[in-house]
Amino acid sequence: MKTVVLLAALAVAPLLHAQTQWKLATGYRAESFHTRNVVQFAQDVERASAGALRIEVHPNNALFKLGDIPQAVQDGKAQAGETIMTSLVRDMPIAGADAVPFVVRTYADARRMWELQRPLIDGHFARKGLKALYAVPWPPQGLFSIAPVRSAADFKGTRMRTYNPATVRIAEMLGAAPVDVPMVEVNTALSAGKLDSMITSALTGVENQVWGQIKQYYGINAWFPKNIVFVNQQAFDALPPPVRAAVTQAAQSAEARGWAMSETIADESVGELQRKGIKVERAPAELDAELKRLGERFSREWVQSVGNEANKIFIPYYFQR
Ligand code: PCA
Repeated sequence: MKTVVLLAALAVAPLLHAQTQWKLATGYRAESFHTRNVVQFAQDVERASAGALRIEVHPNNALFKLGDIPQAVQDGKAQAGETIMTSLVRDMPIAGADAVPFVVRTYADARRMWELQRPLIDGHFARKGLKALYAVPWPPQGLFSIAPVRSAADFKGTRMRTYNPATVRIAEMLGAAPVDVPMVEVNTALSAGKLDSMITSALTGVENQVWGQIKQYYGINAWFPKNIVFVNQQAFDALPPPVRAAVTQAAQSAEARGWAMSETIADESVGELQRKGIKVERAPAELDAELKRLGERFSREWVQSVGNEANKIFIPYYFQR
């Protein structure tokens, strides 16, 4: 009996030895659909690689804060990570293409935008020693407010929650004070009376149970920001070729699955806000026109500041349908 056990242990020893463990850090909650998708991705990789690569997912800013994750992965402190692409704009202005208001209005548009954006993102990532695996959009960004708003003037002197440089610029354009609040702390900030409005997805409103304070949701579909999942290139290159193939393939499936999840959750979340007593409406005409003008100004500023790479996306995006 002893011999049998010993022989069995010897047989699996090489496999155990070959096992690689990766840490994947994300700033979003374990229950969020992005995180559930990442966990499924990790399981797919483990299965397809017959256990040769195990990816441990660390949600909720626990390992590194959302904004610090790219640097941590670059430095090899975690092998993989997820962040919101628009948080990368300081080093990579083109990562902000998906937060330019009123350019992408549907999931089909978001898909075209990602196809144009991806080669540029891949190039920037490569220069940092990172490799993009896949990206998945958040549901469209709507406007939440603690009170009805009729025009842009209603935002003057109020406090608007922000989560990236684009939302900060929008708050400024509206004359509101930007208040940076991580997604996982929105409920606390609202309950403490620190916010009057915010632009984010209906889903983020649901996950933060904003109905205690928020009375209005305007479905303005302002943009579709994407989360991006990436790895340290060296960690990837260190994998045996079949394991690398397993990662790439699982990433492709995760992207397809994530986009479908996002679209389903978008509608469900708006319904849930309504059931919880939030008034779901279109933006009033005056506000709508003002927001469109604001979006045009934002786009002009953005294209001017980003330069050539912005044209590489926007020219085909608008002219080669
Ligand atoms: N939720 C995240 C980013 C975009 C979204 O819909 C947030 O509010 O921080």
